[in-house]
Amino acid sequence: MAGDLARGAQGPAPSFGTVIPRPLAQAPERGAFTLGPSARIVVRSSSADARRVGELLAARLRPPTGFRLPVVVRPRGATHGDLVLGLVTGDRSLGEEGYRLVVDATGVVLTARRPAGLFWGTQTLRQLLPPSIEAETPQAGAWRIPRGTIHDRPRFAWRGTMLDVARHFFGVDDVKRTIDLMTLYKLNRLHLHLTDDQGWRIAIRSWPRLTTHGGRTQVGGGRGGWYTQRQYAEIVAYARQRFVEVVPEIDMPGHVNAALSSYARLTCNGVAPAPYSGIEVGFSSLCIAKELTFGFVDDVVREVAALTPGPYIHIGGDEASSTEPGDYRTFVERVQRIVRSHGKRMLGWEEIAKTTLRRTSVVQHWQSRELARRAVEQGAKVVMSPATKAYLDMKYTPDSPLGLTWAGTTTVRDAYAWDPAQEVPGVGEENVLGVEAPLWTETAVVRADLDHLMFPRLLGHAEIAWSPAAGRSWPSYRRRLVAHGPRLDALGVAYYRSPEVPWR
Ligand code: TNX
Repeated sequence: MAGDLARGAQGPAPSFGTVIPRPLAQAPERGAFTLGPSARIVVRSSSADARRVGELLAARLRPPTGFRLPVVVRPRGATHGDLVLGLVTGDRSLGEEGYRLVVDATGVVLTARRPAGLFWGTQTLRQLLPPSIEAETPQAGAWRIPRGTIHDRPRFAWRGTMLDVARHFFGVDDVKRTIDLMTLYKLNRLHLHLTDDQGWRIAIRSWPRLTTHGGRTQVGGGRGGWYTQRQYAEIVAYARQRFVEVVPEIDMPGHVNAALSSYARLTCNGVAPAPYSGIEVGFSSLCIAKELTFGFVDDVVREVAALTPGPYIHIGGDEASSTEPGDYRTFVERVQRIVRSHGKRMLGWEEIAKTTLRRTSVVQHWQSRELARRAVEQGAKVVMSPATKAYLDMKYTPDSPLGLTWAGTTTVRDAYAWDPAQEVPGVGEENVLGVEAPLWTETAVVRADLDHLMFPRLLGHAEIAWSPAAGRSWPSYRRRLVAHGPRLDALGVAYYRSPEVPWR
């Protein structure tokens, strides 16, 4: 009885059935393995990345358990009571990011072909432990892990979210926290919307006023802020250690008021506009007739590319309604060459499909099915961010305290009940790189605002991106979501307790 009461407060006990995203295949068994004080994390590989996964797991488990949990690199030997991580190159069915998790009476064995797979496997392991495993201080716990086998790998390679740090600035710690939370749900792309009319958030050494002037404002007129190149590199490294690729966006040729305000010579008439702190879009444009514009773009892309290990530079390209259509085409096609000259691939919002694209460029769909199809006709791949489902800044209901409504309202169910390969007729599974849920921050000012808009909707997009479409259902998902309430609470996430979900 007391146990039932405790469980009532905590929500349903973690089980194979509560993991989000839902694994590809699972065979639960009766009973559990209990992690004890003398457990070790045994890494059966000489890979430094595999060892790092072991260290990250230890760092998560030590504070709440109070166990020592040494990370030891041992190719062989007994492992009774331990958590074992191993790389097996043979099992092709695991893909690049998959893993196999076996929990029996003697311990836990996690195997993968790549360190990334091990890392995602440790996130599943985390979700099989009680929510108090997320605490930063010692907890009374029986650290039980349910027994059985999970065989898992993602449906899509691109599983992302986007944070708009331009409309309201969010510092390095908020971005790292976002990375921590997204990886718990196996998301692996963090798109940073670094520039917009209201602020320029990454230092560019060859154009310093972009931040010293253009970074000092935001929506509503607050202080704004920006990342030094060192801070940005710190974010990229933190993400990379967690198998997350940062995708930097420099939004052009529209959404550039902060840049124009910083450098009068970038404007066609030579007059710098005032800083902007409203939320209108579509009023600013780079001056396509000036050769200086392309020198500017080359400088910015070169500096950002040098800080970016990932293959993509996002060039924006959206809502350029103050750029004449012919100029838009000239601009995007030239920028595509500039991006390539710095060894990167161009990614842009779907409007770039109006221009001639290379097959290696990628288009992010948000509104126009027609443009998504035009991208595919040109051989480009598509990232799916349909605003009516995937925009984390849409209100949940008309009376939500935060968010916009231009694309409608998006309930937790709406954010779950869609399929990236069914979204645009003519853009099928083979053309879709994956899913990204953007969080625009016109109405999000502080961390709790990000939490409210992102959670729990982001979990739905994570499952859509990872789990096979067959076998996904709202009733099952909703039930599993209940178990994540206490976990998000333990992580200090101010999620929206939607009445659609029977939270405990
Ligand atoms: C449209 S989606 C925009 C952003 C806004 C957002 C607000 C896109 C490519 N552009 O500039 O922040 O709507 O929901």
